[in-house]
Amino acid sequence: MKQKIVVTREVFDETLEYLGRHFEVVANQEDRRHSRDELIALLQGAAGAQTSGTDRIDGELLDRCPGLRAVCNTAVGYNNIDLDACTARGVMATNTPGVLDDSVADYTMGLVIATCRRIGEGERYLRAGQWTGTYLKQTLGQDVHGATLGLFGFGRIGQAIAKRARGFDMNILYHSRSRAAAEAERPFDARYVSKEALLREADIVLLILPYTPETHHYGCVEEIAYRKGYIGAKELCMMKRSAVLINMARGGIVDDAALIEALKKKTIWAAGLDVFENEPRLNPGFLALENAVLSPHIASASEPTRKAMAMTAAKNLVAALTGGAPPNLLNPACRERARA
Ligand code: 8YV
Repeated sequence: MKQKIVVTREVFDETLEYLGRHFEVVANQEDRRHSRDELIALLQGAAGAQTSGTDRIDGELLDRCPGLRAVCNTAVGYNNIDLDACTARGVMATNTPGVLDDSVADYTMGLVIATCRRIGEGERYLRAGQWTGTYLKQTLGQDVHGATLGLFGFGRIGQAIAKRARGFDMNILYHSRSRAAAEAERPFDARYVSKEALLREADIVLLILPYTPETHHYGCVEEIAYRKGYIGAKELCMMKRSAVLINMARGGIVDDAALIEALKKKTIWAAGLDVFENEPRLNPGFLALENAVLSPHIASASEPTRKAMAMTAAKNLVAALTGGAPPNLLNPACRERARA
């Protein structure tokens, strides 16, 4: 008899077709957002779940779903999964590293340019019929080429961004918990600096904390709580008045209320944000700000990349439940406690 698995949100037909060859699949192609109790009810009797980054998987849920042996996230980040709770209960957890790096880096460059050169603002002005002529001081922005880019995080995605930034003749600074190897820095002439130096020197401060297997603890629930306000009022004050802040990592790393204040008072010049605290219910203070470029967490959303993410998660699930080694296992220690 095939094992039952649950795919918590809509995926591509090809993903379902692949999973169907191995499992009895409970899908959600109408893409309903299940309440927690609905999700738990759905997971009864399931051996595995292909989850989305918005499903909270914690100890309580795992205790109420004793059959669950694998949780495979359709995202590289996994702050929605309590990894320690999974490990303690012998539940395998996986993510989707690698397949989204270039798409996220492409989108990041778009957001950087849109923020520095006020693309959204210009379009709103044009659509509102306000464009009556061209004049010298119209919609003046900050230059992207030649700017100093400060990356918080220098993992795979950070390096993919640095590669593109070099094409714009940018100088690259970075800060992460430990310095990267010289071979990783060299192609971009990237300079490792303290958090304070980065905030003071960068024209573009860009958050892309690493979500590599080596640094996966960045993404766990506790670490995110610890990092809440990593960029708060104090840090924003250290930035240049002409600087922009770009957040491609996770909401909660930036104190959004403090950011709104800084943008209102123009103590920093602008922000480009793909992620927010409490998304999708972002702080409404952002909506009135012309100097905030707002994006609904879609940096990875190209069709080929989202297909690759869904298939990567599905392959992890098949490997996990058929005795193979899931390629992106986040918690190898769970094996010692594996559920029967
Ligand atoms: C996803 C992301 O779009 O992979 C991640 O960690 O943040 C994005 O690629 C998002 O998590 C949707 O599930």
